[in-house]
Amino acid sequence: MKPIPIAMLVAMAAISISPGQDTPEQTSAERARANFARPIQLGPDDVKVFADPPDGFNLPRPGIPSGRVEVFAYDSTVTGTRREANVYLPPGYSPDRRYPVLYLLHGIGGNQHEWTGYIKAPAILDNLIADGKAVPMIVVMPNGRALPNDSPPAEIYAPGHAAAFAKFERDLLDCLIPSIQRKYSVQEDREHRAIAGLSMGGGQALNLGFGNLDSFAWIGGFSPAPNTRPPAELVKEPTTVRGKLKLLYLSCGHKDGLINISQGLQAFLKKSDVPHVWNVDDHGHDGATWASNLYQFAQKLFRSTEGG
Ligand code: FER
Repeated sequence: MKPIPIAMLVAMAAISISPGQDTPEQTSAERARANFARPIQLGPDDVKVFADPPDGFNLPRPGIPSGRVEVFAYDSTVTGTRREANVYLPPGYSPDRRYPVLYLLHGIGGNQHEWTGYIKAPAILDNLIADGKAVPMIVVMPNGRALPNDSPPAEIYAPGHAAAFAKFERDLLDCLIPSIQRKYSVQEDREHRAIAGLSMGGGQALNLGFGNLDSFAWIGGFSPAPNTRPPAELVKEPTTVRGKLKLLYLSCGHKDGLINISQGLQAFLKKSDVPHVWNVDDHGHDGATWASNLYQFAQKLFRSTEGG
């Protein structure tokens, strides 16, 4: 047998490493640029599985009841500060009933206003609820950067900054969720708690969701970033995961250089027989894909359908 040339061995090793995951220590602007610049190769599973949302899906519609967004402040033992989240309360919110809760996380340059701002999550939710396409739910949009000063820094790809997104895990589980449950009328079991996010927040949602299946039964990752743990670390026991997840929703635009992260996870889920939704749309790393996938994901949440 002929020896395999060194160049080919190097190429094979590079391919076998799971695609592009970064630890906070490894993160840098240079690595982020390289991750976004990765060649995009689409396979047979990488297709759009939903029609585009109807015109106006993300615009306030006159004449329908609208929810409201409140600022919610809580004490964090992780940052040692009082932190703020935006909370969407559905139309007609009443303490006489209990609501399921979606925790919805932003990207590396964003904050608690990203989903309420240019992505227009409140209008998307109001429209779905008015049409009976989504169940009334509370949506908590925190600041996923667990630092005393949680404004986006000048260098968003600095290692310390990526580390703050990892530290948010304890802030969410130990501080924010209990505080939300004290203030609002919510269903407190795992089957009525979901976690989802975009990009850096997509990675957080996958890491937090899979890492805490006793707390979350519904998980959504939209264009997840290289902070997503490698698939075999996320899905340690496919059988347990299969039994616990109500929905795993994964999406990415086919113009997004980070798509290899989702593709690696999707291939692993398929191989491990873990039911999931995988939606590859025509967008890039942008608000259009996040609005459209929130529109799809929210319709599936807290309904009795199993898996994907
Ligand atoms: C990276 C590229 C992009 C990275 C994070 C991102 C942790 C996040 C992008 C976003 O949130 O939009 O290499 O490393």
